[in-house]
Amino acid sequence: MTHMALEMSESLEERCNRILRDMEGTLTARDRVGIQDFVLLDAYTSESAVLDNLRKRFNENLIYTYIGTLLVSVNPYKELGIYTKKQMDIYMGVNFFELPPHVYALADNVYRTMLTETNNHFILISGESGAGKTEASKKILQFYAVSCPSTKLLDNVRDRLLLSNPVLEAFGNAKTLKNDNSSRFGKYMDIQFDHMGGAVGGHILSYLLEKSRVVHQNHGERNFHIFYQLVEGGEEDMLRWLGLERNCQHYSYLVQVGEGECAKVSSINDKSDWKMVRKALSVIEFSESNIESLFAIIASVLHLGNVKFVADSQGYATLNNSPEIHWLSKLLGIPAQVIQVGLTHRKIEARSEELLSPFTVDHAVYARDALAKAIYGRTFTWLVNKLNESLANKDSSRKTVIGLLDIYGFEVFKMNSFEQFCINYCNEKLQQLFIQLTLKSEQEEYEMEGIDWEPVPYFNNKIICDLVEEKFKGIISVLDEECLRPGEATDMTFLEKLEEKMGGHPHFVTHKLADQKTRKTLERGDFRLLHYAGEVTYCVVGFLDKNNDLLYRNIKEVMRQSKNAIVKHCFPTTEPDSKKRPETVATQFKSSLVGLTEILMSKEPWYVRCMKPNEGKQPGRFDDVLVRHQVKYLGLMEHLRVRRAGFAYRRRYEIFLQRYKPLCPDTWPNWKGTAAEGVECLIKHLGYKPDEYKMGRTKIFIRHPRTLFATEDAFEVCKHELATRIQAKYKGY
Ligand code: AD9
Ligand code: MG
Repeated sequence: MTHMALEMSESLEERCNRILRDMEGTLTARDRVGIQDFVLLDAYTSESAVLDNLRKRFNENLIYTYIGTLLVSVNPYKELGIYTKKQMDIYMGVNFFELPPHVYALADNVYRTMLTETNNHFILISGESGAGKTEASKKILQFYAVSCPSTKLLDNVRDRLLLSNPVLEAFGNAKTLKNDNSSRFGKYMDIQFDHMGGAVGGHILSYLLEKSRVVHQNHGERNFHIFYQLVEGGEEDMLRWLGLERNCQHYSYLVQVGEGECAKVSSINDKSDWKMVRKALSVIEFSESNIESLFAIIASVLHLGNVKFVADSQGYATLNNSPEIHWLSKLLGIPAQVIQVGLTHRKIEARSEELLSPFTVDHAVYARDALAKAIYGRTFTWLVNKLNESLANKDSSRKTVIGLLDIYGFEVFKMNSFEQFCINYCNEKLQQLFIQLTLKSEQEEYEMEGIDWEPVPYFNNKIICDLVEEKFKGIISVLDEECLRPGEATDMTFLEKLEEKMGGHPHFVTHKLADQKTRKTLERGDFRLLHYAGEVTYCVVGFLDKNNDLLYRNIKEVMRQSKNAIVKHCFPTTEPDSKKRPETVATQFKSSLVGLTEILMSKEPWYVRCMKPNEGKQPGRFDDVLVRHQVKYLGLMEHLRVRRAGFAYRRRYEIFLQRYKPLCPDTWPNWKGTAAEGVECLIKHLGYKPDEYKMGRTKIFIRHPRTLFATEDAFEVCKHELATRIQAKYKGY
């Protein structure tokens, strides 16, 4: 329901009853539950005051707090019962500060702004791994699915939008040490709305899936959920057909001795998740043959992981009657002999002749893993495309969109590799975008409304983005250069080149470059980046390999023979041959992030900043040091200062008038003139001093929160009076 509709349909009595209900929780609770908008905090420059407020609220299970229109969320690690249909209804069509902060309030505001201004928006959800980004994005999507006007036709779209989530999570999320359901790919999803506000379609962009997880997981982590779901939950017939045993321990990609070893996770129910995924796939209209091909691939990856090579008398890799080859042949529809040769040889060119050169065992294992990663990675891309087909809106009329960005969060493990490097670089880019957009939009707003503005100093992480991505000079460039010298370059020569080029950079250090004290904390094969969110030490081992992501040409040719429809699609005959170097992984990722930035820059931004209360995934524990660190690096203090620097609050005239008009006899119950004139009249009545506010073109700007506080307090008193009057009126009934 839009605000207008609310206004028209609500009688005075209803309004007062609603106000009475509202008041119960809000009247004197400020001390106990803290302040719901940091902008209103008196000691707004003090980090400790911000922290105190967050803690107070967290202890009362109030996980949301605003900074103006930015939503801060602290992961409660428990169900709070605040995401019911009833809650959604309450938040529909209500102004920000009329109700306690909620992700629904943000979702609703974005939606209504989109409808009234007919423009595009996006919600950037950020925070470190496990902070609650994916959960927040799901809540927002659910809110739209439930609250947008619907028709039979749209119900269909709505179900697909909702069900795309469990499918993508099954294939793209995994248990890590930080999060039992960690996103291992980046996701940007556009939800398209027609002019009536109905959700009519969607589109998903995915970013760099962590493919290496298919073949290797760190101790205490898992492979992608789908593997365990299939083995644990797959129907008997299906498993038989796929040649799988119902035992995760049997598959070396799922439980590597001494490594992953973590098939069961208490917070995850693979069996019921499997059912959900199966249901979702049918609703999204995957055909039975698509579903068969898809799981034939998942099973093939498991079989591939169990393929063992034996060295022959010359040390070359051989396969002895391996049952896995039989299953691979059946499931992929490729003759066993062809697979066998493909896994143990590679094609080389000698004088315009092509020869097969046998692999050593190590080399064969490497090629096998590369194949498993390629098959899985390409299938994931296929899956996203397929979801997009199903979400596509066929109608070409003008639509507006709300984009949801939910990307893997900043992460630091004991051992960090190429994957963390990419993930953390991505988070730097998003932080950069946040900085540009918050300052930019602030500046533009003051300019547009004709109001002076004073800039606030802040840490600009552009220096770190440049360090990573600058052409010819950045880390990615150096890495690519080394990848161009096969046979000569190694991970260590890469590190040496970095030392040569980056030496002296304030955000880069290695064992060799470090002072004595820091040197003790670094190994010779490490480099450390001082990210905006903290230090991360990366081990260079594997960087070249992972960046090259090579798949031998002949194994691609083998895959092209497949009768499995998805594999056929993923290894097209038209694919450019490896004679021409494909772009490296880091460079592709860099370009995709440039593309993402462009998409976002053309839309209106909204932010959800997620925080982790403790490292133990525990409810009820608020670790001051950890939260303070996040407050710092998320730039919350700067954002708060920016919001407060000029004018703490701004409101569109219509909205301001609508809320406070009961405070002035001239504006209550109805004001006949323009909203701006109404506000002028209202604030004169309230006694605002000239230096306390400015009238912009479309909005009133209020300098100090205390002015707004006083107005709010007057409003509370007025609500009381109104309520008492109404109670008195109805007493006799
Ligand atoms: V990562 O960067 O993908 O590794 P996220 O996405 O930030 O990370 P996620 O949303 O997956 O974290 O949240 C982690 C876990 O915290 C969830 O699985 C829930 O168990 C828990 N969580 C997060 N948000 C909420 C919430 N609003 N209410 C209850 C929550 N539990
Ligand atoms: Mg996530």
